[in-house]
Amino acid sequence: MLSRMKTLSCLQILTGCTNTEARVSSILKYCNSRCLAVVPQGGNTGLVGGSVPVFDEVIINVSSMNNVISFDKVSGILVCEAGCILENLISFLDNRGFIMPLDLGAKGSCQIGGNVSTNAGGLRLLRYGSLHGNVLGLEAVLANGEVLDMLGTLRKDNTGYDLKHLFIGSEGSLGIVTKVSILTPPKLSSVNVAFLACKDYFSCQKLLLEAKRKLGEILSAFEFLDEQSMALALSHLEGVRNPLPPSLHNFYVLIETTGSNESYDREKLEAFLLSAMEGGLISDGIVAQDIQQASSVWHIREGLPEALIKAGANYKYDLSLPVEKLYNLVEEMRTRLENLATVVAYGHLGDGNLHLNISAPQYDDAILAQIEPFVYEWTSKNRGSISAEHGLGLMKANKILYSKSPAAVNLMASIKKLLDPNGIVNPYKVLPQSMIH
Ligand code: FAD
Ligand code: 2HG
Ligand code: ZN
Repeated sequence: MLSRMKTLSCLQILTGCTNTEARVSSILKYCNSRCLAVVPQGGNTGLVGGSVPVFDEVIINVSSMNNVISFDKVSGILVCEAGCILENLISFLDNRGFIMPLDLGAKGSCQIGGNVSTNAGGLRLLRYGSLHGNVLGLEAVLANGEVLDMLGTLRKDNTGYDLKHLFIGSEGSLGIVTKVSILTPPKLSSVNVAFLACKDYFSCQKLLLEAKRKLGEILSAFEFLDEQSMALALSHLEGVRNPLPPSLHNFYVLIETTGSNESYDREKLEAFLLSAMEGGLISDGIVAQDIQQASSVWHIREGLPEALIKAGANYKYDLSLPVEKLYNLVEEMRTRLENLATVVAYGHLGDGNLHLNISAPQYDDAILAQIEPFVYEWTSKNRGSISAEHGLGLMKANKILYSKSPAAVNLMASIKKLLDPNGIVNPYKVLPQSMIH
């Protein structure tokens, strides 16, 4: 009876409101006053369990807040509500000659609020940088229902602490993001995609260095996958074929260039590819001849998370590591696991971000014991990050000390306590429970 009454009074509060952040505010006020926990949820595409309730938390999904509020064609600044789906924003901007500074395989479902809350990286970070740079402002609702208006649209604003950064990447643990202001780059007319084969990891590394030197300002993506990833894509993704003639390639690299001058860009790319071929860095390769070929090449890379799901059980690790050491971990993992599981490696090599996935027919404690804590210790010893772009969510909250000092985590816990004293917003996520006093 008690909980029914609570629900009713919440509904009464909601019907009195018209604007959406006020609705979110009312819900949070209500929940906070009764110590009811809430989980902010966007498109639910996160890979660490951040948007999923653990017990009986109330899910707050802002998907109906999906309006573009304004777009300034001169500055490229887009202001929108947090529930806008990334792909819809991409189309909105495309019609106006702009692009989003981020792109990821989950674009059809993920929301900009979720992207900001996870500080999503993705396929374009190499060129446009992280959301800490591109998000100019946001609006967030705190646990007590207070609406924090930080929805600036200025590129430069050094007035006091830049509080928006607390909400970028804090995975909904400090409040609910309701609006976002983001700087969007102009759409450039000339896009080229090359799909290349390398005989070893050392060649991939050298190719990256050469690409940065020789392609410079037009380089917009540098992704890699190993032969195990390619095998997985070929067996589990519909209609996928290897665009390179069948032969034993150990590694594949996808390079994208984006610029404003078709012939200049093409010439630059061809000169780079020729010198890479002559220097023995690449053993084969193609340059996509049209949009269809470019998107089918992208599909191989972007489809890998889906291929892994289809392949069975999957242990996922999203690591930042020094590029020169990154593949040593993969090889050591293969030695440890022998025939127990397939080790698959791909990722955003241009950003030093390895997606290490261990695929097996089913989950097995013997496999897990070979992977953890080894993978975290290895990453920590090499001064890497145990979460490059996916966040910590529920699954990795207890691993934060592998990448952050106790003093830093204690300060994070104090900030959490200050903004959410009752601990109602996304509990059990991001920080270890033992460190939240
Ligand atoms: P959700 O999954 O719903 O939530 C993620 C976290 O953000 C949760 O902790 C949730 O509580 C919080 N949250 C969501 N909305 C809000 C809000 N409005 N206010 C406050 N907190 C909120 N990630 C990358 O970084 N790079 C990639 O390349 C990439 N590729 C992917 C490819 C695939 C196929 C898939 C399935 C996932 C991929 N991801 C990638 C992970 C995921 O898509 C991103 O993290 C995405 O940004 C999550 O957005 P979402 O709206 O789905 O958020
Ligand atoms: C990607 O880059 C995503 O495709 C998912 O970040 C990575 O599946 C993964 O491990
Ligand atoms: Zn990724």
